[in-house]
Amino acid sequence: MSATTGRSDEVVAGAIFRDGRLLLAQRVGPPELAGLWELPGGKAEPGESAEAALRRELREELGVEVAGAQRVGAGVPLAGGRVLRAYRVELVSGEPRPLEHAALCWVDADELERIDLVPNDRVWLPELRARLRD
Ligand code: 9L3
Ligand code: MG
Repeated sequence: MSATTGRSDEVVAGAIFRDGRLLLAQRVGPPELAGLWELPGGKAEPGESAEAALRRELREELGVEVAGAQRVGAGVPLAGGRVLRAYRVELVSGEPRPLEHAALCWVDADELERIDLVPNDRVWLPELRARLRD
């Protein structure tokens, strides 16, 4: 993909907060990431905005409708030239279910410190923790 196609090189990850807790999802694969926890999301399609990618991915993975896309923390370069970015999104409707993950959980600030996050997502810990301690 050329450098000018921009956002289609993005992997989006959604941070959903509710009642002082953050939603995390447990990956089923690839083997090196299976069992680790992440902000749910995935690859944007060509020409798709981050907000639209978040709506689609979180509908597919959690069965919920979300809105908004407020950047959280730094972008993380991935192998293959993609960039992983986290966004805060608002839960509009539905109760999250693990449609493509092993499990879901809602963590508070202390639990977030102790849970085994995928290595990439650890860069957002300061911002996520700050938001949970607000
Ligand atoms: N990834 C890392 N942290 C995340 C997400 C949603 C994704 N919070 C990485 C894992 C994969 C790649 O991005 O290498 C694509 O994600 P997916 O389509 O496998 O969810
Ligand atoms: Mg995914």
